[in-house]
Amino acid sequence: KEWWHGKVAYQIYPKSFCDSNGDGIGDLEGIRSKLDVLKSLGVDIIWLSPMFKSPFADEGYDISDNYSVDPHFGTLEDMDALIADAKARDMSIILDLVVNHCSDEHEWFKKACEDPEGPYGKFFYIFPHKRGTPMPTNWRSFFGGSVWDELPGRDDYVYLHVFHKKQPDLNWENPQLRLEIYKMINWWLDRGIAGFRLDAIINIKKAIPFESYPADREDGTCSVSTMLSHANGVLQLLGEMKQTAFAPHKAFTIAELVGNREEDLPLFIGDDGCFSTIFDFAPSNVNRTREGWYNQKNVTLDQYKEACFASQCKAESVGFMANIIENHDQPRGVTHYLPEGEHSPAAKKMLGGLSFMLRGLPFLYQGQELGMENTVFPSLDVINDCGAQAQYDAAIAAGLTPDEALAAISPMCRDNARTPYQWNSQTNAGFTTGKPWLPVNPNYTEINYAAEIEDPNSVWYFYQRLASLRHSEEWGDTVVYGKTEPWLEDEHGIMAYFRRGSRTLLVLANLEKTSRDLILPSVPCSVLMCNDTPIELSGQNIHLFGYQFIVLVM
Ligand code: TEU
Ligand code: CA
Repeated sequence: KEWWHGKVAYQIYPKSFCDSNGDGIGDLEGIRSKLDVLKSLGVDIIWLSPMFKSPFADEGYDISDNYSVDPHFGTLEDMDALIADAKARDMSIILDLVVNHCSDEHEWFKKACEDPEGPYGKFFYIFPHKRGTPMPTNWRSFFGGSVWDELPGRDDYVYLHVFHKKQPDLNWENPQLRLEIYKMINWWLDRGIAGFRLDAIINIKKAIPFESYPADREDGTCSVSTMLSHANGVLQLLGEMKQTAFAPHKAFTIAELVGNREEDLPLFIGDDGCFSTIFDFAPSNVNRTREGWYNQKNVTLDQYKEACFASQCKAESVGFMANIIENHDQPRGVTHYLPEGEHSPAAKKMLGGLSFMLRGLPFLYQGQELGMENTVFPSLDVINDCGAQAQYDAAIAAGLTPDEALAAISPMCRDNARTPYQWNSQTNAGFTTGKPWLPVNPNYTEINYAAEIEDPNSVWYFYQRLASLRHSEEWGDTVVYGKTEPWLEDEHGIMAYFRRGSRTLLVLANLEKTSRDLILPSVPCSVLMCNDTPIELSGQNIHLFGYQFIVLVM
């Protein structure tokens, strides 16, 4: 048992949470002013997406100085104050560790450009190259285009970037680089943070020597993820990182692993695994295609159920995964998983309840507790997500008209989750007194914190009850450690599972809008939670309204 197992975690996207000084950008003081709100929701662990110095080509995931806070967000003193204030409320702060790459404005990269053959050149993957000749490989970056670009200001070298061209990849084969990273991790841990969320961490290991792979698009390129899937030896690097940096501080680590091999799970999150936990992206990955966002099919709640159960089964004897319905890279969960037109508070609570009651660490993303939804994009120009243009181009290349292409990529666009937090129904949803850096979702007049805090039946209070169940003396142990056992697994339109611990709970949901009658496996003792419509128990029979969610004590 670990200190964090029974906790509730919450992701903050600093740019969009709360703006304290009217410049339209959320900041650390804004976050600090809302700690009591988060505490009252039941949050224990807060993950801050990057707040380090950055040119914001990829919204802070391009760090130009890991030892400082970006002036848009505040100062190191503000960070210290935030850490202290969180601690005083018995909350922990974890930061984003972005070490697969840095910004092209980081001093290491600037020095590498001046002297590609020098010590800092070896911090990156830099190769001599003659302009006009083919690039070293045919890999396509995650944000579109080649992973290779000329070193800024030169025509005789190219460098590798698996993400944006302003995010040069760091060379983890170089021990000097690794020492610099460990030093930085220790520096932050010494400042009092509880740990890190590890960004794109599996990408730090490349398949060496570099070679081209068979094209997966007509333009002759191949997704760089193919190269990453051929890499071996990431565990050695991660083991070293754990021993040198995390273990001595007993730091909590949660990894973003994309494309890991299933058989490696024990090595990642087993008893001696390299991380405390990893996100379960199985539900998020349903129906994802190599062609891109435009080709993404709707995800049904039956598919959601199937993905959750598969992960529960995998993790059960190995460790703890972290469950999410969304994050800053994903569409809003309620829009993504609930059928179109079915976004009632009751249905949103159902989805939240199903995810929250699974075995694992629940990670909320800011606004999820309000039931925030995807936004609308009137045109491509208003989209800020640096990956969107390439997705749009792929849609056009596949023959869609501009209007069709915009409509097709909109549901997956990362800006959906990045619109400002909806605090109230006043101008700019109360997020800022200035001009918000990203437009507010027009539905803020309906969906906002101020309205929900006045309404005991709101989505917000439902999440608060879920959190308190996890913290409760009576139920906590079962909710946290109970075994997950699917019930009626093959039944279309029903998601149900037992949590068997010192008590037995049955989590039960009707995934459709028409009501359902079921016969329970035994007579339940009582209803522990319910979304809205009160439920009458009558022996083993149960009548579920559309999108009803209940937790029964068996
Ligand atoms: O994302 C890593 C990642 O694997 C991405 O390919 C992710 O699947 C994609 O962004 C979804 O469109 C992390 C961060 O979460 C993301 O915000 C960053 O852009 C990325 O790393 C680069 O740092
Ligand atoms: Ca601000």
